[in-house]
Amino acid sequence: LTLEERLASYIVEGTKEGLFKDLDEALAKYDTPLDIINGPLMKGMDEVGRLFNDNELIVAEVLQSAEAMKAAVAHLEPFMEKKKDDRGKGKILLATVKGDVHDIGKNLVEIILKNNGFQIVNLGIKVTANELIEAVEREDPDAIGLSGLLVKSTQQMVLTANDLRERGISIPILVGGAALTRRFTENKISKEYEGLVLYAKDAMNGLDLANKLAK
Ligand code: B1M
Repeated sequence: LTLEERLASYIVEGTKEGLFKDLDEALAKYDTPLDIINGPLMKGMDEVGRLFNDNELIVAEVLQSAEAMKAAVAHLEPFMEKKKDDRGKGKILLATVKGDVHDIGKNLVEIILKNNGFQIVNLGIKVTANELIEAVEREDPDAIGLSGLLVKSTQQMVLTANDLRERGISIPILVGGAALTRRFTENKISKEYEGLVLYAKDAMNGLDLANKLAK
């Protein structure tokens, strides 16, 4: 197998046996750690999603894949570019919405935003609108980042935006996740909110948008 095929297969198989050695090889070959994540590792994750969809994998196996992905990201994190003298661009709350446990994408967004001068308060998974409102009132953030991978999570974002608005909150919201589209964000979520709602297609796009907000 090529290096790329091996990297994808660790994720598909959900194994860490040999993973770190191959990640080190990839670090020497790729321009940035994020290229390794977005390339071969995500290719593996997409295959997991496909197999899962076709009932060829069970949840327990997908969890193993998620563990391997998290271990890979943790191994790569120290090699990611950090803008040291760039602190204090603002505080962002991050949450996976109510009913959703998927957090690999959200945690990747956290790493990237943190490395680029944002202060992140990660509220975790299955965060209800009430918990989010409490956190906004406690933390006084500059923006909120919502993640969700399930189709029902996109609807949850609409409800959450509505609850935030009813509470008088209007700071910018950044939304992302596989089931979401720009169109849905503009036509459904934005309509329920006073402030800006921005759709990020991936973590780097999330950073671009956060940087624009910080200006
Ligand atoms: Co689940 N799952 N899962 N799952 N899972 C999906 C999402 C699914 C598409 C798989 C499939 O059927 N093909 C499907 C959703 C169907 C749907 O609604 N359309 C699905 C399902 C059905 C389920 C369960 C219902 C299965 C079950 O129990 N029967 C269940 C739901 C549990 C729940 O949430 N209540 C479930 C459970 C799980 C595991 C726990 C086993 C595990 C998650 C472990 C974890 O996260 N800790 C899991 C996994 C791993 C997946 C797949 C295979 C991979 C997701 C992932 O981590 N991708 C996924 C299929 C797929 O996506 N191909 C699938 C890698 C990650 C880096 O990408 O999170 O998309 P992603 O993040 C991207 C962008 O979306 C974006 O940036 C990242 C890239 O740079 N982004 C943001 C995300 N959030 C952002 C926020 C931002 C900005 C950008 O700003 C705030």
